Amino acid sequence: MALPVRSSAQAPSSRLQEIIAESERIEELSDSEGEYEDMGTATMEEQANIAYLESVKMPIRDGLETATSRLQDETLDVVLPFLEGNPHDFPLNVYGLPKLQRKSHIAMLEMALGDYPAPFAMMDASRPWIIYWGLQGLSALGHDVSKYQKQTAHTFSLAQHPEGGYGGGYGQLPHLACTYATVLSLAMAGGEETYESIDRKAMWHYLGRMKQTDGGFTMVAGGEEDIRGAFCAVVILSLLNIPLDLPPDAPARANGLTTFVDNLGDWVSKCQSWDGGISAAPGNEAHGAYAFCGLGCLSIIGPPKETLNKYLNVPLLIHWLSSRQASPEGGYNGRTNKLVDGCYSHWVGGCWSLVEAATTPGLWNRTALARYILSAAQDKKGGLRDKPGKHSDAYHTCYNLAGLSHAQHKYVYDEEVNKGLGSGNLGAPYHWKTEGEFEQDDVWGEEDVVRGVHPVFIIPYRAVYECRRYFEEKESF
Ligand code: FPP
Ligand code: K
Ligand code: ZN
Repeated sequence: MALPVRSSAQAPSSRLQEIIAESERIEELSDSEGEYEDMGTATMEEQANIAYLESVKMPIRDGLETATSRLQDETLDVVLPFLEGNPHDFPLNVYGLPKLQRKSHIAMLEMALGDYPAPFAMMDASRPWIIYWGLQGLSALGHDVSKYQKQTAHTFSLAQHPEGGYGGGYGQLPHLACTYATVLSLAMAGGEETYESIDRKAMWHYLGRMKQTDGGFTMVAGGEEDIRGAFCAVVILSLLNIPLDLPPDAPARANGLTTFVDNLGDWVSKCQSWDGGISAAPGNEAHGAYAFCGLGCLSIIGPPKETLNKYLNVPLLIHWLSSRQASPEGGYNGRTNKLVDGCYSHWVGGCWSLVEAATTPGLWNRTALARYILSAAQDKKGGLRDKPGKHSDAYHTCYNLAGLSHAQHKYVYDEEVNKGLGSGNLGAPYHWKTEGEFEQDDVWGEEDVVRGVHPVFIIPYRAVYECRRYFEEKESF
């Protein structure tokens, strides 16, 4: 139970020192009385939370003070009060942690799906993302999104480019990120009319133009080739059950490629960096968001147990992913020496669901993540956020909730699931299921549990399976 000894040169923030002093006081109390009976004015919840903070490892530090170390100290100053107490005065669950504020998060996301004032015109290219984050966030909260079905189909029918793919809105050039968010949103909206609004043949040609000879995909014609492209492309190909053969007009055909998956696994493999993480493109710095894209791509081109082990150094990846979990904050950062941020609850937290399917469960600290999300990432005004002091937004709401779902549910890859589905192209991701809730206590109560999400597509299972089934049953384009 003893805390690591540190010299004054290694002193953490004053807030942390207070916490350490407090936890040493508790330790003395518990040594003398065997119980946390006499804690002065501390409530039961505070006692439990302080005991938790005392039990986690304190950050590893060296004596060098830099802009980075100062920012990290400032971050602890803003986060720790939320782990220790309840500055927003949220109602608490049985474990003394803020309950999931379902109602206010739903209200916030419904606002995000509504109209915007004129200055938001600059967000126009992100429209498909906003719709995706809103619909997925609401679904995770158990909210019925069927009332958005017609609107969603209509909005995207205008954003579809005549030569395939989707832009941010009418008249915009197609972009692979917009197209990805569109296809996920349309799958969530569901229904024959919605599915039929997608010009799959034009999409086939569009994706053919993005495919590169080295195996990857560009995000946009003549634009950057990165791992988002590799992931987005296979998500679309798989969900819409588009043929794996490259269209005759695909430029990569001139260099001998014949299918969308040619050289793809090897290209993703080259994105694994020296430290075990995954980067946007070969040679770049590893980042959690790109790690999820890489793992998602590999989990679509085959069963994760096969593809992750074939194309990645998995032990090194696990080391890198583990190093992303901040302590004592409990949430994740996106890259080495950077700050905890609620959106990485998914980008990194979600990597675990895929990695554990390829290796073994139990590799990460789920409860510490859930603790960060419930205690520090919920905004008083509704929605979830990067960290205390930041405003909530649909992006952080969606991905904090997805992260909570990765912490709470056991995601299992099992070929026996949906045997009748996914027998054709890129069919691996149709064999996932959620096998009960993760067995643990001390952090979330029953009312704090979010819905399971499909761990590769990050939309509800039903949306994934119905969409793929619809396009498997179609004879041709
Ligand atoms: C760094 O931002 C963030 C990135 C370099 C990548 C972000 C990409 C995504 C979140 C999603 C990509 C996925 C798809 C499917 C398109 P930063 O420097 O502001 O943040 P940091 O300090 O936390 O690294
Ligand atoms: K960030
Ligand atoms: Zn973020």
